[in-house]
Amino acid sequence: MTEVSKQRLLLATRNAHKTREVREILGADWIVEDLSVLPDLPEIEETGETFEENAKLKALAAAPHYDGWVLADDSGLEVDALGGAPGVRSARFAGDAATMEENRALLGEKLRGEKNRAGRFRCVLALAKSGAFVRTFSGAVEGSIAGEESGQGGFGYDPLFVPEGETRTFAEMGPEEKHALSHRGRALRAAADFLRSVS
Ligand code: ITT
Repeated sequence: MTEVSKQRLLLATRNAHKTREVREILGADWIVEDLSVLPDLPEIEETGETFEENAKLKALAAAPHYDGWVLADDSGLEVDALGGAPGVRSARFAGDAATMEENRALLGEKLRGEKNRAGRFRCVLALAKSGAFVRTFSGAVEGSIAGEESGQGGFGYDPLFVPEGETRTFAEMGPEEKHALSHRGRALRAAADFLRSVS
């Protein structure tokens, strides 16, 4: 009986860390699939200049191929001393084929000696259904960029990001602690409220 009440959604991502986090945040009511169920879908070019544009591009590329809700996550880290970089280029900061180790190393290098360490993670989720765009949801978390990496949890820039009011990085927190504060947790809780209201 419980299975019957579960809803399905496609997260239009190839980043397995995002899929894991979305499953953790939505919990047992949702069956979350990702682009591994659409292996023939071509690579989605992220040509937008904002998180909103890229999230919409990803949702609309996948939506015609999936029967049900499609959600795409575009996210990244904005650093004030770098004029908002890496921003929409967070995954490709040190180059198109860069690893996250290289991206974090470049961020550390660019901020060496910099006093203004302020920044924020942003997440925009674009929702689509039956091939059509529905709406977006946004979340942000303010914080600062640490001088060195700490922690093994999370992914991406988490070992360098200390949320406001905390002394530990996201990578030093458990998943529930991170999701209670994070950009993705905030945006996704708003999306889940909306989906419950229309289902
Ligand atoms: P998809 O486009 O397939 O979803 P992606 O990793 O390319 O995967 P983005 O273009 O949205 O996704 O890039 C987001 C990058 O921002 C991600 O690769 C991380 O480097 C960083 N990022 C986003 N959310 C993060 C988080 O919660 N913790 C740490 N880093 C994060």
